[in-house]
Amino acid sequence: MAAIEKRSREDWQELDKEHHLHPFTDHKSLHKKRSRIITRAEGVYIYDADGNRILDGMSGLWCVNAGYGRQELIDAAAEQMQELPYYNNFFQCAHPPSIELASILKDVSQPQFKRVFFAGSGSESNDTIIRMVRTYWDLMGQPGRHTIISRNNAYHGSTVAAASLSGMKPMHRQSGLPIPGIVHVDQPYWFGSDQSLSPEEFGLAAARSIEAKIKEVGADKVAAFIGEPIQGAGGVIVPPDTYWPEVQRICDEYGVLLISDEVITGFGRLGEWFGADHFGTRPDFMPFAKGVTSGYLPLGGVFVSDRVADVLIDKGGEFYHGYTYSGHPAACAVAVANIKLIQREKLVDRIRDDIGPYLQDKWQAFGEHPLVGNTRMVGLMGAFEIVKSKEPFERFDEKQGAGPLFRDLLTDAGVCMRAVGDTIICAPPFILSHAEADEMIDKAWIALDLAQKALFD
Ligand code: PXG
Repeated sequence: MAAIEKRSREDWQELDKEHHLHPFTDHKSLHKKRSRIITRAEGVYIYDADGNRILDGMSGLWCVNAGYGRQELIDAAAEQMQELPYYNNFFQCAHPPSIELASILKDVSQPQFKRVFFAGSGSESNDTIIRMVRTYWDLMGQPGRHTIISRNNAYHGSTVAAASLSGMKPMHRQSGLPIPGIVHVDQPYWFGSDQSLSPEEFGLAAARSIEAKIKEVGADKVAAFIGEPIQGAGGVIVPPDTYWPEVQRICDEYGVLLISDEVITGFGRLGEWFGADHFGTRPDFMPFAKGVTSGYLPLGGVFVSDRVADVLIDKGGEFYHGYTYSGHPAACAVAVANIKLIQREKLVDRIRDDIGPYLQDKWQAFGEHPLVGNTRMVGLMGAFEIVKSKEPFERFDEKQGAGPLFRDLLTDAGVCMRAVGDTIICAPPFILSHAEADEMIDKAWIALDLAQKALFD
């Protein structure tokens, strides 16, 4: 018997309104219009309770990279649940799925990574890193090195510690964050700057703000720097090419640990296995989640470099940290199946050589639309910004809601993208065909024209 009842859309909406508190949601405004109820999905399409088919240009929430309905991922979960649905990795135990996954992850990551610590989400992974980073410096005889540098508008998760690493002011305001020992510098957002510098100069300057912060805090107090290779939730902020090499130089010079948050960029999104591979950095930690299982089951984790892991193992004694679901067997089995699927279907190469360039070309052409001020896309991770006027440059007043208006028109046309203010972001599944890419682009052009009419007529 199916666990979930069959109900009408209206019944689902009513129950949802009465009993369900949603993440990142203004409930008062949601209750006025009710939730869209998504009931099933196949390939790159999701279906709502009214039977509307919507092309999922966000891969769920940046995670369903292999697409929906992949039988081998479903089978991996079901078979593992029959064999061993749960056991922990505490108390000197382990099980085949967590061990197999840990060893496979080594094969797809940079050579400094031989070991992995599992968590249940990206937020938990970043909490883990804060504990490991500080423990590492204590063990190295530098207990003063506890400060972590992050960036404004970064997103590293929603737990108290991960929200503190995040650089989102409204999140911080709501609960007295950040916790002590976390400081922020500016993001490398050239289009959002006064553009007095070239992108290359701006990238260097943004990286050097980290160096300035290290000097301000004191090099003997800075433990680590954390950054998303491309900021995702903040609006797909693609740094100038000069940025990451300079960040690496600074981290090397001051001995600061480098954390590359790969929760969105990991497992192929940029046409390389990890964002660090794309930008040429050599991080000490890489948190991951989302795409490791293509979102089929929750799983997160942290790649820990030998520099850190060797010290934790040799000198650390017990590390007092772990989660009930660290290395959940079913989630790990799905992750193993998912990584094998990505390898067998050569999806990372496909993004780099085929669908990536195909979509990027068409995406760039949005820049010709009068409403679009800037376009950017790396691999299958892109954004464009809706502006009121290009010459002279002017943005819409936030109250006009130009971004959400476009997003709603696009959803009505049958394509899902996300609006971060007036920045429209897109991260479709890796299996997106050329025809599906065309459908997404054609519908976005139509929605842009409709948005322009609505905003100016
Ligand atoms: N790091 C990064 C870079 C993320 O994007 C997390 C950590 C936290 O992962 P968990 O699994 O704890 O959610 C994320 C999550 C959005 C959106 O609106 C993005 C995320 C989560 C929810 C919404 O784009 N990213």
